[in-house]
Amino acid sequence: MNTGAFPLVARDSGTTIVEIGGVEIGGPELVLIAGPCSVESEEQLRASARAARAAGATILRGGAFKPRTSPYTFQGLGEEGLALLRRIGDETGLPVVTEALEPGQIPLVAAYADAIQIGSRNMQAATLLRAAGASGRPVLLKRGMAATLEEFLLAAETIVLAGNERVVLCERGIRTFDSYTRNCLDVGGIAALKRLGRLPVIADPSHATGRRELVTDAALAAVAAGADGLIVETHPHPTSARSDADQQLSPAELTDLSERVRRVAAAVGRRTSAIER
Ligand SMILES: [Mn+2]
Repeated sequence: MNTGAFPLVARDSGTTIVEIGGVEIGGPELVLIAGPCSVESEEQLRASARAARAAGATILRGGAFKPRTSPYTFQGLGEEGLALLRRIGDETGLPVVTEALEPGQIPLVAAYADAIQIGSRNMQAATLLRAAGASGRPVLLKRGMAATLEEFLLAAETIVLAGNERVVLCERGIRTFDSYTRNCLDVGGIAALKRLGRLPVIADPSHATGRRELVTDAALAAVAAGADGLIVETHPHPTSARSDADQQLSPAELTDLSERVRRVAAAVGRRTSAIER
């Protein structure tokens, strides 16, 4: 690969540590981001956030604008969801990351959230990338489900070129011929992104596997491969979740994930003091 195609994010140009609401991603410490797939209600979000915090997560995730595969499924609470994220994030002391679907939503999302997520379906939406770049907020960029590593890095380059160096890459599984897992976690891709690029890389084992019973094992593989963090879906009652019910972890399962991740992280020389909390 010609890394000269993305000079601003290539490894040659150094190492970037991205700070989200006081939490550093890409430094010596492994970061756990957790929360529900979608914000459904104040009670559901509060229970998710408390479970995340208890398991050692230091950033809260949750969808307010949902890019669903079907237009007939739950589309999210919109601005009401953003306001809940801000309130519960402040209440639990967790900075918040949530997705913006279109350029016009960026100012609204930036007003409520500590970081803006660009989802897999929008990884190559250039106007959205540039708007996120101009937002002044850190950006969590998810890999497109059929994007090559080079296309992924070029999308990140687009954000940095728009004036925002604070980009975190997220490997969330790619589409392959197998349909047993929702996607295929590209573990080799995580290691490659760390070598090719200067940006922090995290993994999303929830969307990569789509199956609750596989999420923790996939998380362990990602950490062993050099991921700087994990973003994991958790819900107080996963089976009744309004989106991604098959892959969200219960609070107890999230705690188990965190404990097992801590041991693998130690084995590969990563600090997890936040996760040990
Ligand atoms: Mn989800």
